[in-house]
Amino acid sequence: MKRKRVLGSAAIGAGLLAALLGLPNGAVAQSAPPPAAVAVQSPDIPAANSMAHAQQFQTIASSNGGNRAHGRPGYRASADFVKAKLDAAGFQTTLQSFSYQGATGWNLIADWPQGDPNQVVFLGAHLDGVPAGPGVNDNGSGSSAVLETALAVARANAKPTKRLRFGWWGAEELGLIGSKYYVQNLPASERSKINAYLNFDMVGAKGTRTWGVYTDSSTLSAVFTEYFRSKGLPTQGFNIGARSDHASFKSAGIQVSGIASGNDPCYHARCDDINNIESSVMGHATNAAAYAAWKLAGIPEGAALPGTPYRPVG
Ligand code: DPN
Ligand code: ZN
Repeated sequence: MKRKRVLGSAAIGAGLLAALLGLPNGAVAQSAPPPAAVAVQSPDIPAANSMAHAQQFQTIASSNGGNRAHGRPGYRASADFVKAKLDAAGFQTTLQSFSYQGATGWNLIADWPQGDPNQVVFLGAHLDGVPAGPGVNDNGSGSSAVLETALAVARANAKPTKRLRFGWWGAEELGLIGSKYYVQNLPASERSKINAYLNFDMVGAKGTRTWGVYTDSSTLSAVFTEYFRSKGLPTQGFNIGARSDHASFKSAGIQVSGIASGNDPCYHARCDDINNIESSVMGHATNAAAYAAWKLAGIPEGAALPGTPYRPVG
């Protein structure tokens, strides 16, 4: 069979970016390769789990003036919600404050207290939204997927080889302010311990058919591609440039990747509410995140507590 010539990743990325933002640009989906057998056993996380977190972000916005933006009460309520879940699950959490445009912002960092602290695998998402709406896809979706992955690690009582760290960033929408602050305030000796940073920004868009996988690191991107391939879902290389928090880590010389869902007609709009995301899409995003966490941190098979449902991926 003659294969289609693969476009340069920058060209594909520009097309996908246009599609994600609802611009009229035809990004051509690659067909899904056949499922590949993979050895990692990450948990099969029900889509309803991350949907429940996304619903909480919607409720928080609705009861705080309709948004979760930097400096607004809906932001702090979002951080408190995520922190309470993590604390109850046994994470070591830190709320890091910073000041921007006359308002206090917060990053939330959570370490799973297992594994080698000198080898960190980091998953993160921005927790703020724009003032225009509740920010459920951008980025309640990524915040929920990362939260649910962390909670799955706790439920499994996982004993990874490496340290798993999770981050929720403030003021991304104003220029990656929170994640830049975090990285710039890390001593060089701590930065060098971060093996990988994976970013989850806009991962719940309704009707997603093709998943965007950041092209920044071919090694890390391959892990996501492997997950989606195992599910028969097509992927496309996505050159997101410096438009989200992975860029703060990349600038410090850290290997980065991430994923993004498809077209979002409510991007930065009032209609980016709970009806703007889709359960099955959230399920795939969350399980892709968990697959990467399990694989990259080296969570051994059989790490589950008795009774925890496991199934092989692939
Ligand atoms: N979510 C966008 C923002 O925070 O403004 C950045 C972005 C664009 C992320 C396109 C993914 C895809
Ligand atoms: Zn975003």
